[in-house]
Amino acid sequence: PAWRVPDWQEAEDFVRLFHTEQPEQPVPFGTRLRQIRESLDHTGTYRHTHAELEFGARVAWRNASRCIGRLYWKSLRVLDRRAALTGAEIHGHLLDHLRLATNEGRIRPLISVFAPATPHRPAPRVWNAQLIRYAGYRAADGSPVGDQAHTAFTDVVRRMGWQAPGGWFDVLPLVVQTHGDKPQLFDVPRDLVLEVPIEHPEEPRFAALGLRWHALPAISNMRLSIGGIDYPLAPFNGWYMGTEIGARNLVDPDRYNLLPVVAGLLGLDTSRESTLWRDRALVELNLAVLHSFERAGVKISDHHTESHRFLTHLAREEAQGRVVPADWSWIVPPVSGGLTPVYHRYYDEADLRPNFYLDDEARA
Ligand code: HEM
Ligand code: NRG
Repeated sequence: PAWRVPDWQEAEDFVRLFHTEQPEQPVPFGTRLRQIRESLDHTGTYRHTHAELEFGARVAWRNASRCIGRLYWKSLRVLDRRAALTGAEIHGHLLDHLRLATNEGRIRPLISVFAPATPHRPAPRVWNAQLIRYAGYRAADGSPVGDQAHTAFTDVVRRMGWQAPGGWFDVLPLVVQTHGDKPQLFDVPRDLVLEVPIEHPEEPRFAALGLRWHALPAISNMRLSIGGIDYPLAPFNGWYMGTEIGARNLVDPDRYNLLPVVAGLLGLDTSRESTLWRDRALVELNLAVLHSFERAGVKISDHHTESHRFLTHLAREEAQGRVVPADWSWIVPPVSGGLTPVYHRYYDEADLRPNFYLDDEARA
């Protein structure tokens, strides 16, 4: 988005929240408010302290109403990357993010916060929706190859010079855009992309499908909004919930569309819907994803466990006197919804700040 003057009310609300929840601050609330007011009047913006940035990022996660994984919001690690301005510097920090977050499979929730939008300089961006994504293509005969959600982005980076391997799981390059420069392409080194080959615990032929997924979900197209300041580049990650891969990425008709393939392998009767071949294939695929990540020593969780954690989070937050904004349609897992306790209730739908927002500028 174009730069907008930070809203004084939002700045004040944020700093009050910070001082209410973390009262032991070296600079008292009133003094800090006057500093911010003065900075806004003179420069049109203000700078968060490191403590404010860390708190703001954690609370943005706490307020992410679509996220079931919020129990651990206080342990989010926050890397302050506001000083990085060139494409090469930013690229280096993005690779460090991958390395630190992946942690050889013991995934750590992490956010890297890059420079905010200011009146003097637009913020850096990356065009990728996530740091790790697979390319999507159409074969010569029109049949789909790879992740069909990313065919448009794949075309964009090809036109920028990316040499596409044309495979099913090609990691897309990063496109970094900094002020005054044209967008720069960077490859993601193979050794920073931990991946898990998918196999089934009881069906040895499953592995021959050649399915795999990356260990790290790292969203890079959401704007972090704290106290009226926008951080358009603030990639964050936790770990995967198995259904994201086993019920959506590998299954949606406009992604990998693999249910017919899995059903074929399992010898299911696909002649009628009422054989429930889709449901049976779906459960086996989700089992295979969880089994494979666990065997590979890569952190993942199942939807039953995450649902219980989320209710623990709700109870804890309510005990602190806070509302937990939640969006039922995102919180309820895409398999066995009614088996999970998150299904059987309603939620507060408040839009609280700090938060993460999706702008429509990312390409994939
Ligand atoms: C969405 C799980 C960590 C922020 C989601 C979704 C799941 C999930 C299942 C729904 C995704 C979908 O349906 O596509 C988890 C788990 C985590 C975790 C298991 C493990 C720690 C985090 C962290 C942040 C975060 C660290 C930010 C600091 C969000 C946001 C969304 C989301 C903003 C909404 C994304 C959108 O609108 O597309 N999370 N999450 N999550 N999560 Fe989390
Ligand atoms: N469904 C997406 C990722 C969305 C966010 N999920 C997380 N976030 N687990 C996918 O790639 O399948 N996180 O920060 O851990």
